[in-house]
Amino acid sequence: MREFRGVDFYRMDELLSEEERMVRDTVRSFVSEKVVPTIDRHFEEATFPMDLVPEMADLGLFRTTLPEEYGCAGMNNVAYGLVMQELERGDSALRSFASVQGALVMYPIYTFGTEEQKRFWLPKLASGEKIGCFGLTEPDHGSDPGSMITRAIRKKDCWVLSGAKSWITNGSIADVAVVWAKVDEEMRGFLVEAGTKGFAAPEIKHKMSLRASVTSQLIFEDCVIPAENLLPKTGGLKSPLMCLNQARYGIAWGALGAAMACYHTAVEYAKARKQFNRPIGGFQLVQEKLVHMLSEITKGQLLALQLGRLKDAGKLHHTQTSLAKRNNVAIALETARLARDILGANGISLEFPVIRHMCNLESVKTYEGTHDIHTLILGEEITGLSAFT
Ligand code: TGC
Ligand code: FAD
Repeated sequence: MREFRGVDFYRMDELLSEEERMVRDTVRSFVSEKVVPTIDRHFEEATFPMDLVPEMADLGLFRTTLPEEYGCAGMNNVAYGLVMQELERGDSALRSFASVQGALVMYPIYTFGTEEQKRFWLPKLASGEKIGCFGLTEPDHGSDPGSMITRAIRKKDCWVLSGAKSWITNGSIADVAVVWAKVDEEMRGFLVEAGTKGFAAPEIKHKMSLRASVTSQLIFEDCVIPAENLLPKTGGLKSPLMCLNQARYGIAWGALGAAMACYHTAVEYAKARKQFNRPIGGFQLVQEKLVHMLSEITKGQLLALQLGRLKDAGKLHHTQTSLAKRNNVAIALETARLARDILGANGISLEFPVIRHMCNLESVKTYEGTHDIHTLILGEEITGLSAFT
């Protein structure tokens, strides 16, 4: 198959700076050389490619937009988005890993933590020496995290956590968990280190999506953590939602990477596969599907780029992020399904990346706010009327 060169129908490259293109191309090469050749095996065996973490760290993929004084890269949001796009071209599991590390663990420590917490954790997380996870969702509280039942009670010089989290990316391999719990009625964030007595993180097995990602439960049974493990600037549901804005931003870009991989595979396949003595790419119905994919990817790219420019300018509202997450994941899933169709029976084989991306995108549609939750967030933005209350 022809080498992957991205999708650039509208000459989007010309809207990127040299540095942004360089970051994108570096990650693209890494994904082509190191991820693409092995990821189907990890998907099949349901293992996360841990051996890639040091190399991802060396490439600076966890050093994110946070300031250099904490060991981070201070990169702009468009460059960060392009990193997410390229990683997800490899597999949603790699983008998930990086999203959680940067947007859901480093961001809350940076935003809500003490200077001591920042100086201790951020350089270690940025260098990949430590891995983090983010525990918001509970078995009975997914779209409505405000109703969570996990509790933290203050004792003399410690906090005692009780409750459970579910569907937590990286849970079983994390050194530190950012855990959201209620103190009386107010939601607060805590740092819980792996190995703390009363804390367990069993892996969730039998997933048919994001198989190359570790997903876990977090269980807290009278789990005692030091008083200083509270993230002191957290207060209310708004705090975790601020973290979700960062991760949703990365997903809006990442989903395009998965869509591009499927589109590229479908085009190559349609040109090579012959039926009725001619390439199937010459049939009008197949062409219509390819045109639809290209149109939607191109529109998604324009959305993501302007989203990034707004974020870099400090003008981004979280409902704009909702629109991009909702749209780009939906078009990526649609692209994956169309590509699967074009590949016929080969479309269900892991010999091609399409079915893997298609299965992964079912999770991406659900996590970080389901498609319908983002519809309702936008519905409220338009009408001023909340569908939630
Ligand atoms: P609501 O009353 O609307 O809001 C509570 C307070 O928060 C403010 N707010 C936001 N602030 C910042 N960013 C946002 N996106 C915000 N959305 C709302 C709001 O103004 C209010 O502030 P204040 O000052 O008045 O207190 O809250 P609600 O209970 O009605 O629920 C709102 C809703 C449904 C939108 C929210 O709960 C939601 O987004 N639900 C979806 C849950 C979700 O996305 N979970 C994701 C879990 S993490 C994950 O999936 C990681 S996957 C990672 C990977 O592997 O890549
Ligand atoms: P529910 O909230 O039960 O929703 C079920 C259905 O009901 C959905 O279609 C939803 O749209 C619909 N629905 C719910 N409320 C409404 C409404 N008001 N109006 C209309 N329809 C509604 N969470 C974390 O905290 N950290 C993680 O790292 C993390 N990683 C994940 C990794 C994977 C692979 C997956 C699959 C999930 C992960 N999650 C994580 C959890 C994820 O955020 C939740 O699954 C998601 O928020 C949806 O919650 P739920 O699964 O409980 O579905």
